[in-house]
Formats: sequence, C-alpha cells, structure tokens
Amino acid sequence: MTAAGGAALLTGAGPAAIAVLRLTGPGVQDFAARHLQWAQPPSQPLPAAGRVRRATLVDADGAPLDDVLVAVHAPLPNADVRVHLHGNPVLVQQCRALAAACGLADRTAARASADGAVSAPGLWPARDALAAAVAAVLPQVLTLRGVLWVLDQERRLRAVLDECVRGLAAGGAAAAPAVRARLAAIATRADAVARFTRPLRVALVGPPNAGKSTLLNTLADQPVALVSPHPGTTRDWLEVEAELDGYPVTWIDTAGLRATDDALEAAGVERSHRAIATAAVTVAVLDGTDAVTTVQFIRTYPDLAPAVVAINKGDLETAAVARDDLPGGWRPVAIRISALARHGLAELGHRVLTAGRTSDPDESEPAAIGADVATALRSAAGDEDHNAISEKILRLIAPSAER
Ligand SMILES: Nc1nc2c(ncn2[C@@H]2O[C@H](COP(=O)(O)OP(=O)(O)OP(=O)(O)O)[C@@H](O)[C@H]2O)c(=O)[nH]1
Ligand SMILES: [Mg+2]
Repeated sequence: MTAAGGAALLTGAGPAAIAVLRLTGPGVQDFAARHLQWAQPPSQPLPAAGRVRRATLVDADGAPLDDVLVAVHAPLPNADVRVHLHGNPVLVQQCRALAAACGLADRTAARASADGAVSAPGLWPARDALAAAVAAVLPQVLTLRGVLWVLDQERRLRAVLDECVRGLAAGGAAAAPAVRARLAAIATRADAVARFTRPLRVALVGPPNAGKSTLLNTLADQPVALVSPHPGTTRDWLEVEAELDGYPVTWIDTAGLRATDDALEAAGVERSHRAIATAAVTVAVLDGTDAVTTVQFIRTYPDLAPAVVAINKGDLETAAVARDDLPGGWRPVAIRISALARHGLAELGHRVLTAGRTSDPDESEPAAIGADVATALRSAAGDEDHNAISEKILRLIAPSAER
C-alpha cells in the first residue's frame, strides 16, 4: 500500500503569528474533506493549482479551530498544499495531529535514505542537500542564537566537507583514514543542535517561602507565579518557557517541600516530586535568612542532589545560612542570590547551563546538523573506498542541479 502522504511544518516550532503546514500526497483529499470547510466550495475536492482559498479548519467533530488560507501548489493525486494557520503551537500541534490521523506522515525533519542521500521538504529550493537538511532543522530552533549557530555550522561543515573532497582527490586512498576519522567525529556531534531545539528543563525546588516563585518571575521576566509571605503559596507546578543566554530553558516552579498533614499541601509536594523527575537540572532554593527551615529541609530531603544551591534573600542583612551549614555535596554548588534584587542570577544561569551540559565549550567544532546529515556522514565514514567516500560527501554539497 502506498503512503497517503506527508505533513511538514515549514515554519518555526515556537509561538508565531502564522504557521505554514505543507501537506502532500493523495491523503490531502481525505484531510480536505474532513477538516477544511471552504468559504467558497470548489467544484473539485481541492481548488485548482495556483489558487489560494480561505477555509475554516475544523476538528474531528466538525468544531471550528481556525480561519486558514490554503495555497494549492500541485493538484491531486500528488497534491502539494500549504495550510497557513495561526501560529499558536497548540493549534499547530492539533492540525498536525489531524493530518497524521488522515495518514499524512510527519515529515518535518529531513530524511536520509539507507545509502546516506538526504532529501528534505523545503519552503524554497535549496542549493544542495546540506542546505536542504539545514532548512528542515531551522524551524525547530527556538532561539536567535541557535539560528545563528546553525547557519554558521552549515558554513563550517560545507568548508570541511569541501576540504575532505579535495584531500581525497589529491591524496587518494592514503588520505582516506584521516577523512573517515574527521567525518565520524562530525557525525557524533549530531546532537549538538538539540540544545537549541529542546528546552533544558530546570526545576526550582526548596522549602516553602524560600522565594522559588519570586525567582521564577525574575528569571522569566514576567509575573507568572503567585508570590506571598505565606508559606505554602504554590500548590501546583508551573512551567515557563524562557531563554537563558540564548539557549531555550523551561523554568519549573514547584510547591515548597516539607512534611505536612494538610492533604492539599501534601498533594502539592507529591506533584513537586513528579516535576523534579521531569527536569534535567534541579536548583535548590533556600531562604538564607531562615536557618531553622533550611536545616529541616536538608534533613527531610538528603537525597535531593541539586545541581545548584541558591541561598536566596541575600539582599537582607539577616543572613543566617552559611555554606558550612550545608551538606558536603551541596557546598561546592552553593551560591548566594537575591531573587528580588536580581543579584547572582548570571552566576546561577551559568551554573544551570553547565549542569545541563547545554553550554558546550566545543560549540565551534563542526557538527552534523540533523540526524540525517549525521547518517550520511556516518555512511561515508564507514566506507573503505576513497572514491565512494568522495561520492557520498558530494551528495551533500554538490549543487542540486548536478545531483
Ligand atoms: N528580601 C527578599 N525577599 C524575597 C526574596 N525572594 C522572595 N522573597 C519574599 O519571600 C516571600 C516568599 O516568596 P515566594 O516566592 O512566594 O516563595 P516560594 O518559595 O514560592 O513559597 P511557596 O510557594 O510557599 O513554596 C515573599 O514575601 C517574597 O517577596 C529575595 O530575594 N529577597
Ligand atoms: Mg511559590
């Protein structure tokens, strides 16, 4: 059975004004019948190629989701349409799920065939396969720093691959081992882009009233969490997407941890533990003016193993918690901060990124962009024959018309 077709998000993964979802293949007919109510119904299942038509996107129950524009680039059966919808990520995700339910497979990322050739659905024709693969990854990059890094990597990678081809042409079989090692090293760095496409999840945990919610608000630069002088204010965990030094981060505020008989607070504490389990980095936030609560907290949660310990409220004169009061494992990672006065936050951010291994000292080393380029390079690195290696590299960087 042939596949119904594919769905590829051509625009960024983050919130935006508009998102463009490209739907291809015969399955587009089914998608249009189920989920597009045309403002002016066409005489055929789809408007003619070259037309742009307004429609209401509806869910599986026929309930309206969005007012969309549909641009038809190619007619059925091998249809190619672009659905322009509003860019709320939740809405975009729903539209992708509807497409998947019509058998339109997700093709947002580029795909490499077994022999290492890369093909990617792109908004514009790409100059070569490497550019196409980069174009397919770019919409998933969440920060400007990430976009600049990816584009710089494309330039570096093209230069290195070009050098490899020249080296093989000049040195023949003798040049192959060094080239193979170089390609293998680049392929192993394929995950490097993930630090810009997947937010680092960071949980802020600590005893009630330590200032976790205040810290979240300061870090996110918006008053998202309720703050009050009453211990036990936060009952549910709260997530905020933000950017830290150009890297995407999800800050997670949690209910204060303490032993409690109150059923509601206990439910909050239990949810905090679940939030910690989903995080890559845990920051323990302590009230630097409250030694009793801090000591109690350390005693109750000796296994917490925070990556960073933030002794908060450093702006107050009444400092009562010193580094030496902390368990041995906590001392080297302890810093003094003030969430309210914004002290120590740069150091906190730096330590969080280091603990999450997000900030990479080798960031300038060439890395394969996307799993598919990595597959192509691994395939080339695994070949013994220098001509075959050259050929595989050229599939990535030879101008599109020559392939
Ligand atoms: N002076 C000073 N006060 C702070 C600081 N951070 C938080 N506070 C105060 O501490 C109190 C508790 O702050 P929250 O942010 O609600 O504390 P929390 O850790 O979220 O508390 P729970 O939600 O109850 O677990 C509030 O009155 C804040 O204004 C700080 O850096 N300096
Ligand atoms: Mg709170």
